[in-house]
Amino acid sequence: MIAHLTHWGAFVASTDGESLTSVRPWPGDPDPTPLIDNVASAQHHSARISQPHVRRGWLEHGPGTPGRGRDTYVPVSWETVLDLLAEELRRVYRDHGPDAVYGSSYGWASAGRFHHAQSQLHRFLNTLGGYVRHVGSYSLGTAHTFLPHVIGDAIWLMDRSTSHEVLADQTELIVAFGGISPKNSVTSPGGVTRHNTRSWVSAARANGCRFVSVSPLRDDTPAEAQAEWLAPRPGTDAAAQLALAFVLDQEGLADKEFLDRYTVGFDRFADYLRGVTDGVPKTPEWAEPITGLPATRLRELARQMAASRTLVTVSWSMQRIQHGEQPMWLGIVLAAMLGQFGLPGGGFGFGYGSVGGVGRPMRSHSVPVLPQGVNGSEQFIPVARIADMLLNPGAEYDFNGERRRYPDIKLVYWAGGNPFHHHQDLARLREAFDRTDTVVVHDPFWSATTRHADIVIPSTMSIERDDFGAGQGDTRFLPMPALTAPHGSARDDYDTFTELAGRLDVAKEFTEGRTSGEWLRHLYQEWQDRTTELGHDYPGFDSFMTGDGIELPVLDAKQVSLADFRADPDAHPLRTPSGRIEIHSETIAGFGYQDCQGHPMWREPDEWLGSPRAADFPFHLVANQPKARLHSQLDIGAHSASTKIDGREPVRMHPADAEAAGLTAGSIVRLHNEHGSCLAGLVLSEDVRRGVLQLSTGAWYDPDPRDPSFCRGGNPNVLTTDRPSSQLSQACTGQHALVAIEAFAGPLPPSGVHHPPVDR
Ligand SMILES: Nc1nc2c(c(=O)[nH]1)N[C@H]1C(S)=C(S)[C@@H](COP(=O)(O)OP(=O)(O)OC[C@H]3O[C@@H](n4cnc5c(=O)[nH]c(N)nc54)[C@H](O)[C@@H]3O)O[C@H]1N2
Ligand SMILES: Nc1nc2c(c(=O)[nH]1)N[C@H]1C(S)=C(S)[C@@H](COP(=O)(O)OP(=O)(O)OC[C@H]3O[C@@H](n4cnc5c(=O)[nH]c(N)nc54)[C@H](O)[C@@H]3O)O[C@H]1N2
Ligand SMILES: [Mo]
Repeated sequence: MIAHLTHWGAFVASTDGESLTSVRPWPGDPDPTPLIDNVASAQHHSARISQPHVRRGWLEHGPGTPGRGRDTYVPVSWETVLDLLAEELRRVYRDHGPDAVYGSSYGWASAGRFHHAQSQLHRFLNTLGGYVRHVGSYSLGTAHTFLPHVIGDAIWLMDRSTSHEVLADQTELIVAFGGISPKNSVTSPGGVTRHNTRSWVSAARANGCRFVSVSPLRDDTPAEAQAEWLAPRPGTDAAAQLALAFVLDQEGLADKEFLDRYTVGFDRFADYLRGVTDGVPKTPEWAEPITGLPATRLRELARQMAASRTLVTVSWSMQRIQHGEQPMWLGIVLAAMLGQFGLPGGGFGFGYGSVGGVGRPMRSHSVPVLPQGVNGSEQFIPVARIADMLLNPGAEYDFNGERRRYPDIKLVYWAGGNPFHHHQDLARLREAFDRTDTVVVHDPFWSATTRHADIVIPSTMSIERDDFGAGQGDTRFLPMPALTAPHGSARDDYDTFTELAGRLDVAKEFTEGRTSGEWLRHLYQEWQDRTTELGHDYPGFDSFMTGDGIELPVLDAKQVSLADFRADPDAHPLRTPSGRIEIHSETIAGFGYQDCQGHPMWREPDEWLGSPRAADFPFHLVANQPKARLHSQLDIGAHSASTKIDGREPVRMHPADAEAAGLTAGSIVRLHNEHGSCLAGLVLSEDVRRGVLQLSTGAWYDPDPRDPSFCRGGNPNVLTTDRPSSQLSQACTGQHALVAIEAFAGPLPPSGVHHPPVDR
């Protein structure tokens, strides 16, 4: 039995050299996840890519030939594809330079530090002169840009989250906007070895902590929490938070000393809260018709929050919407008014439950990574502006106080990500992809993005190569020796880049003379030298690779967020312009944006049930992360496939809504709006708020051959809008869309994504 690490957990497997013959949870995992069952069943699926391919139109007519997503593919040899690709890279770098290459390659790829596909690609493109990069992420795009203005960098803040142990011990009330999701915390970038969400939540509950889960879905917080479920209309949390703040202010429950010493700008905000600036006091009675939450309950909750050791926590989903700054900002303001920042178990949390790492104490040292080199291009875009960039080269846009211009991209290069999974309004993304000369994709699978590529490079899966890895915030550093041979002629991304680098005369720069095996040994050795200096005694590389991993020490198991800031805000200022929590931000106010102003406020989004569009599209779709897989990864795997209805992604709906619409459980339905439509299998559940539909992301985009805006498999991104969170953040808002739903009458169309798009 050999251990292996995935983003969603570690497992041990038996193997016959070609396939995994059995997969079991890693013995150290107290609460393993069925997601590990997706791996073995996907490895040799017909949707795996077994050799390089080139899109027919591109092969026959050259770069710039449209037809991506509609053409078939021609299988070619490795020699042929590497020669073609090297020649095309030479042409583009020679004629257009690195500012014409979009190589940012957003995506999660696989666990394992050395073979991390995006790092490999970045290192390779840097040897050629560089590439247009992205800033931010789909996960945290709004937070990355916005939080530094008001409290500090998002990752910095989350690394310092109060530990689960302290919450379980000290917290009396957890008010969780967006819940503390047991389905999301099974994953973390790089992996989670010991799943602990249900256990720390149970411990807190046993200790008397009460949970209030504010969310359209009851199961966004584990059953163990026995949470009170408050289900606002999606997208209206800011109004509920304002009402809570109003009561704290009105009833003298706000901690004035804390506000004076640790924050700036409360007075400006208070004028808005009290209605001085706009004549509208943000009372619970004001919030009730917006949110659908009873005013009496909001008033009482505010009092309970003031009377308890209270954690206000906000999930990442809350900022993946239009005006996503506001609920994060108001979560911080509420916690500041309660005055419990830096106290054990109190204050503000961001992302508890969103990934498994939040709330794990910081490790005392990091794990090895591949150096990426230096990027010769200064160009970047906020990550979710990809379609805008490809459709509008040279156009101007706002971002975080700057007026920027989109570059003119000739070549798009992806390894380890799936934009036709992660981006919004996929029919528009297809148009955007058709504007470039060349699209290159490395992937183990015929993913939706591979099916929009010109040059298709088959990659190994992580089980097919030697590596090592540790998840963000996880304390187990595991060896990941190869479990099987590669599928077909698939190659490690590193080996593909090595071959290309040879053809482009940068072999020495890219490889530094090392094979992948030699890199692993080298990176480990460097790490061991560094940690030895710090006084640790870890095994040598060979014993590490045959052992069961290293337990990494943490700095402080009883970590408390911003305790140092509370102790001495002058000695430990926040990394904000004022060094304090900014309830009013002069910086943001100075940008002069309409859609994100100097202090938090309630702003009506375009996608919400209060919009006039709800007359035509009466359901609020929550397009959240999938429970049965990570994003689009291994959607064909056994566990993910077992959740489908007639091969379509499940959509959840309240039984009373279904009855009113004449829809029956287990039937195939069609969701639609102005952008597109998709099929899904109907699941009825009282865990869903009335007026809400939940269709998770990640079903493989399976466009109807005549209509790319119709997805036969149930990908919600044919329905979402490619609208930024704000001029400030320009982030992804894929979480929400207004839709209509109806029974699907026609014969079920076949799936188009389970077989290679190759001429037969
Ligand atoms: N509507 C809506 N859309 C969303 C979201 C939402 O909330 N709502 N959430 C967004 C978020 S937060 C995220 S992070 C994104 C996720 O978007 P992505 O990270 O792009 O999604 P993945 O499915 O993880 O894509 C990873 C790809 O890498 C491939 N891969 C795995 N290992 C390797 C490897 O070793 N080498 C190579 N070359 N390829 C490999 C996989 O097969 C897969 O195709 O989606 C976003 N999209
Ligand atoms: N199993 C699994 N786990 C994952 C992932 C995965 O693909 N699969 N992806 C990982 C990644 S990349 C990321 S970024 C994180 C994302 O972590 P999150 O962004 O926190 O995850 P989501 O599932 O998108 O959203 C969490 C919940 O927020 C609720 N919600 C949506 N809109 C609203 C609203 O307006 N108000 C309130 N109060 N609640 C709302 C939804 O009911 C949803 O279930 O998850 C990670 N974890
Ligand atoms: Mo994400």
